[in-house]
Amino acid sequence: MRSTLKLTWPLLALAAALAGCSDDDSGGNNNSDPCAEVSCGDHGTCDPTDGTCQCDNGYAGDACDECASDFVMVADDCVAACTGDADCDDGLACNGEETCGADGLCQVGTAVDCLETETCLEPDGVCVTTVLVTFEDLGLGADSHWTGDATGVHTFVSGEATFWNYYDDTYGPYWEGFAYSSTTDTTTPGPGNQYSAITGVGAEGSQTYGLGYQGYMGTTPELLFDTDTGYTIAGAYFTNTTYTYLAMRDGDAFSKQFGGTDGTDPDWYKLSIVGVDSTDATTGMVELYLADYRFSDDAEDYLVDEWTWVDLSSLGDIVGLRFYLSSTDNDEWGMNTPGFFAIDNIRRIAP
Ligand SMILES: [Ca+2]
Ligand SMILES: [Ca+2]
Ligand SMILES: [Ca+2]
Repeated sequence: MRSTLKLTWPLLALAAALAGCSDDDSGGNNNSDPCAEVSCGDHGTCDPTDGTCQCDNGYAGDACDECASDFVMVADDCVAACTGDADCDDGLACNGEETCGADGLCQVGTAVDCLETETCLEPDGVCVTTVLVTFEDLGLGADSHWTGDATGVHTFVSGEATFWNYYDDTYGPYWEGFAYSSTTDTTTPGPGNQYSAITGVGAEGSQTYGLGYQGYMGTTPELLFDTDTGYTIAGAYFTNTTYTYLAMRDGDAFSKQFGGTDGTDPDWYKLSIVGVDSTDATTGMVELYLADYRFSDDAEDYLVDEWTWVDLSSLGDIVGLRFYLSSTDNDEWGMNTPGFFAIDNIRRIAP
């Protein structure tokens, strides 16, 4: 209570003083300020000598709410009207040629329409792509596969990329990391058919494709491009392998049927693609759901069964890629979904 009293008395005194002042000078203030009743909006200031609005450049009218001549209204702002197409050119070619309309407003151009696998390159606006990796140069015959030679870590090279492979035949052939294949079996379930893409063919009708496998030895599927400083990858094609596809669709001894018995479980199987730059730092990540049952409308749930182009340009200038697989189907030993994917036709953004 004491603190309230202390505050109250000075406030009352101030209010009384203000009231007295207002009584004495009422009317005098209004008459002496010609701007008191004037509003010049957001684009002008009132001149105190005569109460007129001085408008900002491009604005006009008593309240500065109109555009001056040679200016046009764009989203509540007055901008200089264009007089020719050159006034509208934003300097970028890929978004098309901007034009000056009869109303003095710039019209957006028609963007360059590149193929899905191509990227529009400034400053010329040309659609570019350079295929770096096809796996065809590995010389694999029809309906065959290569998963490693002797126990240990190996690499193989296709085009401008070096792929890591781990192989161990101590207890029969076992591999991780990357392999390559031309096998075509799209119907046989189980690990005996772990070398086939569900498409039965390489991307864009080719024979040979790459296989990635995140196995229990912990070898991350990884590849390194033939560049020291890095370049921008446009993207690559990915799809499921037959083994993984059928395991998710139908379930098997090791992994669950995606969606569960009634088809409503929100299961997913995801490939995460990470870019690595010349300092071995991660530049970003792009994700591809190779299976996604999270849709509330189960008719939208899907398993990828075609070669799917994935744009990787957002990873920036990179020297390599790392691949990680994850799933909703796990137990204490790790992921139950067979951790395979297929890859083909890696493209670089280059003229
Ligand atoms: Ca343009
Ligand atoms: Ca190929
Ligand atoms: Ca669903």
